[in-house]
Amino acid sequence: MTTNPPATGGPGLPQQRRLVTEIPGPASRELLARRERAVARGVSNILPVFITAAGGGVLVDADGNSLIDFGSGIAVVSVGNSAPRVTERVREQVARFTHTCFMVTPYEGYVAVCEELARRTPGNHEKRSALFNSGAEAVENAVKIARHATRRQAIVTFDHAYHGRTNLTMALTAKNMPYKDKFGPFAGEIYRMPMAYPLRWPGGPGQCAKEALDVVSTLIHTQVGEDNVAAVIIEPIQGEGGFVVPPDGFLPGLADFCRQHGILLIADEIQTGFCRTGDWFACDHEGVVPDLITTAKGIAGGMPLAGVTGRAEVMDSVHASGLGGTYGGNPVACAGALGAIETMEAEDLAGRARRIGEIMLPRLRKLADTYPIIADVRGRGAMLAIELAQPGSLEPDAATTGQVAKACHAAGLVTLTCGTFGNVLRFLPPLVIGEDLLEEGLTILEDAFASV
Ligand code: PLZ
Repeated sequence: MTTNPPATGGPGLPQQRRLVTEIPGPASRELLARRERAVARGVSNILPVFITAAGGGVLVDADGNSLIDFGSGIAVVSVGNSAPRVTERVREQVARFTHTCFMVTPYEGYVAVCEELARRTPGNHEKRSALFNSGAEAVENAVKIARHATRRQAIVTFDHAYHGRTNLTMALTAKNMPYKDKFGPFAGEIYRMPMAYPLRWPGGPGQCAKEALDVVSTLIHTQVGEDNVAAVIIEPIQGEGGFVVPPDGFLPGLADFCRQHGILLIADEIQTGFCRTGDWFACDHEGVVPDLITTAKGIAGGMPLAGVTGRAEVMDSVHASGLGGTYGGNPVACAGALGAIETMEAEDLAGRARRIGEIMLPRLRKLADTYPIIADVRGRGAMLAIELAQPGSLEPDAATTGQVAKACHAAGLVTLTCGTFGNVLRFLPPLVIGEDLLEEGLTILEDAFASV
């Protein structure tokens, strides 16, 4: 049925776009029909090509098409798919043992990942970490720890926030469709604040940082009470909500406010972390040191792993056995993380992310000069986006956004959308992508705009 799929992926795959059928092709369509009979409808696909191998900057599908990857599996395979140091360590670990449960009998890999987290995350204070399986689970645990440490209950979150799909994290997430609709009731003691969103701030981008800080501190004072707040949780650059980059000064101001009132600042760096934005963590950009930080996605090169890292006294306020889970910090996932972190260091992937930004931003800005429907070009490093709105207004244009994405897909470029209004095209290439592929992907995007 398939056209001899490559036996292995990784960076050795031909780094080229190559379309041999329409997208999706007949082999993928056949699999899709099977999928529809077996897989729940609630779990959807953005681009239904079935992948048989991937590596570097390409995804190869069941029909033998090779697509350019501007999604990295939603900011996960920053080191590239099947990165050699990841596969090597995973293979070695899987041959030794696959699971003991760290809570039963420990192993070194878990400790080594926590040591790396202490070393790489912002701040030189004494830190502790706990490992979990998914981003949502890390966020859940950060909230548990913050409440336990402060003996307070309220959690402050923001408009456009995304923190996951479990019950507590749905409550933290802002957007109703598709994440929350009819899935309530949601967890309590969650308070939502306006986000410092420069493009859409009523007083304009110049006033955004100061005014947003004023509004947030006033609302917390009047509606919640500072000393009821356990933690403020924020993505330093918002992901699913639209790659919203808060203006300089907002995050440091928020950190100051939290410190003044004994409120813990939780940075959700699940999407922004591990070199994606050109620093190890997005908080590094303005020297913000959160009390707790959640990580996942890029941490382990595609293996499911997540972490909560925080001040030792906060983390260790939790009684023995108060945190855990059967699979958290699984040895194979930890091996993957050690391989991924080693790759980021050895290949200077933070530098690669900055270089990707330097290549992409000028071309995206030029595109915005040509097409007035592009209201904003934003992001940092290899976490970039363009927001589409009706020219002359900020009326979100989700329809055109979807058409551009579809045109990219048809031409063999995997790209994603996001945003509260569904009107943001986002670009998250693997940090190891070759510059030729990056340029070719941008050309496809330009052609897509010309065609819609
Ligand atoms: N926090 C900042 O970006 C996951 C979700 C895709 P999990 N984002 C991709 C989808 O539609 O489900 C994410 C995130 C931030 C938390 C999470 C949740 O991480 O590993 O998906 O649970």
